[in-house]
Amino acid sequence: MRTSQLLLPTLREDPGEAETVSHRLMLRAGLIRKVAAGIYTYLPLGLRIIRKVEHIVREEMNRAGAQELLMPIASPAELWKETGRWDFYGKELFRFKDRHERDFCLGPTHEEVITDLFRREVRSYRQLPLNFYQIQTKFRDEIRPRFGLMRGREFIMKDAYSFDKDDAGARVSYQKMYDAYHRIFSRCGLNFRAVEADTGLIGGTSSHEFMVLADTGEETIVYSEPGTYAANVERAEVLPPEDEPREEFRPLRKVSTPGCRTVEEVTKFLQVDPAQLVKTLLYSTGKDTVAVLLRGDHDANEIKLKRLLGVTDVELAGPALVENVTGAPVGFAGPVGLNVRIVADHAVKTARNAVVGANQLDMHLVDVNCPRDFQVEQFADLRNARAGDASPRKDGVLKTTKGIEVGHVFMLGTKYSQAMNASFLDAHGKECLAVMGCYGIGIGRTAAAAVEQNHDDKGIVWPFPIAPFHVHLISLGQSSAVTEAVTTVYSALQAAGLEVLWDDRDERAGVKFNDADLIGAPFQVIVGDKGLAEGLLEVKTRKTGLKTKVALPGMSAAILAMAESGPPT
Ligand code: 9G3
Repeated sequence: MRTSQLLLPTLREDPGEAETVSHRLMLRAGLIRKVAAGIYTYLPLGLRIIRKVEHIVREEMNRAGAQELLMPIASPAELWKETGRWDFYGKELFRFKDRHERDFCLGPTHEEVITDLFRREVRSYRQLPLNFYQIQTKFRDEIRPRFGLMRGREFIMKDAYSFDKDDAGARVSYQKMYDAYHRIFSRCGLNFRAVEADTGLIGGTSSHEFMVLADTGEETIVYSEPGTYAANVERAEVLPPEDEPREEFRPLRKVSTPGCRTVEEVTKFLQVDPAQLVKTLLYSTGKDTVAVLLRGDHDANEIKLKRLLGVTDVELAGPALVENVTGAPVGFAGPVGLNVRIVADHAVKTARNAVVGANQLDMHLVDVNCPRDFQVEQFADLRNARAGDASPRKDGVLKTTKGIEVGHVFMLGTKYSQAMNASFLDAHGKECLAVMGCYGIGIGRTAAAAVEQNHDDKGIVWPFPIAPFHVHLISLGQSSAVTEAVTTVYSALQAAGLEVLWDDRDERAGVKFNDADLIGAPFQVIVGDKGLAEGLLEVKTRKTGLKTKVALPGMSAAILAMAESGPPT
């Protein structure tokens, strides 16, 4: 492809709207343009990347035995009412009416539609297992669409749904998808990790997220070293502390802590370690208020709290509720004499002579001990894991890293088949509910994550398998020698199976070099009068910046060899 025949509007300046590397570089490299908040056009070069990711996904889904179909963007409300999700989701579910005043939504995901298809078309256990997938545009009316393709309102997703006759079968289907996802992200040339994840709102029993590792990632991952445990930090279990406290109980005292509300302020003022403080967080569950005790240096995990309390929502109490429950403003809550249910993180059990709020303005209590001074209804794992914690599998110590979620596999069980009565007849003619799994990959997000992971200060450094072009061919000047050579090179590279973007514009060398670095093809081939005088071309590897001189004959083979020997990581 010649740049003169391509809409490739590169930008020299950083667009103000872009907050993340991938958003900024995808705009600057002329891959995408915003149409409305969270809604983008894929320009020709951007679409090539999307298509490459899709192609890898298709091949691996087909290899894993899934069959492709395509469901509609418009979804009738009736199906969503059957599962209760029409009412469960708020404005994120984009609703509209047709000319007959019938309710629809733009499909944010397709569990309902596929389950409806299954119950209409599948009768017998002999037809199982089944796995259907599609690559389709979804719409979720996010409040804060951000970061370009990373969190758009309209986005391309590969979604797959498996149906099995029993749990054992469902586990096999799940494992097949798990393995397929490993192959997909490996083939995309990405550095990734599968981690245990929470099933969240979708329900179901087991799930893994596939995370592209990048410092700029929004998710925190914990993993054991030297072990094999890996989990989303929200999900990671924390073992109760093993060591018993040795200190003697000291008598409780009340101390003045003027204006000190935060853990940092209080511990600095009292000259104690944050681990010596027990903080009291008040949560309302919708039914009641619960006090949650955590060590000062630990973070609450609301997912774990919800699970413990058996509620779907917890909300940190506002100033009015805090004052009502403790009799003091925010910042001075403590467990001593508190008249609500108290639950505590395991680490609080071994805290000795702790600092807590006194439920009184500008006052704290010191040398507080459980159960002498307050009682706890239940101890549980209620905090986020952090680096240095023991692995819950006892296979080393946890480390943390950042990642971007690009894929998610869920074991669903019968949640949807039950709600929609999606059953089949088993060998004895008995009606049974299908056991389901669902599996998603964000296509655009995978491309964006690839950029977050593979870039430098000059631009994108595409992994070879998903690069929009393999070679950026740059001709310098318009001499007849250059024109002749570049035409030959262009054909030779293409004949070798390489995809070539030929910058045939009448532009300065510097402009062409900058654009090539920005767009990020793995190789650049430079044809100029100087080299040609010696019969040589220059090949630059984008990732390393290394330049080598090669003779025209054999150049394609040289590039292919470099692509094979050094796959970008
Ligand atoms: C909705 C809206 C937003 C949603 C959902 C439904 C997330 C919803 C979870 C999933 C799970 C799986 C199939 C592929 C794999 C992932 N946000 N989820 O169900 F109505 Cl507005 O989408 N779906």
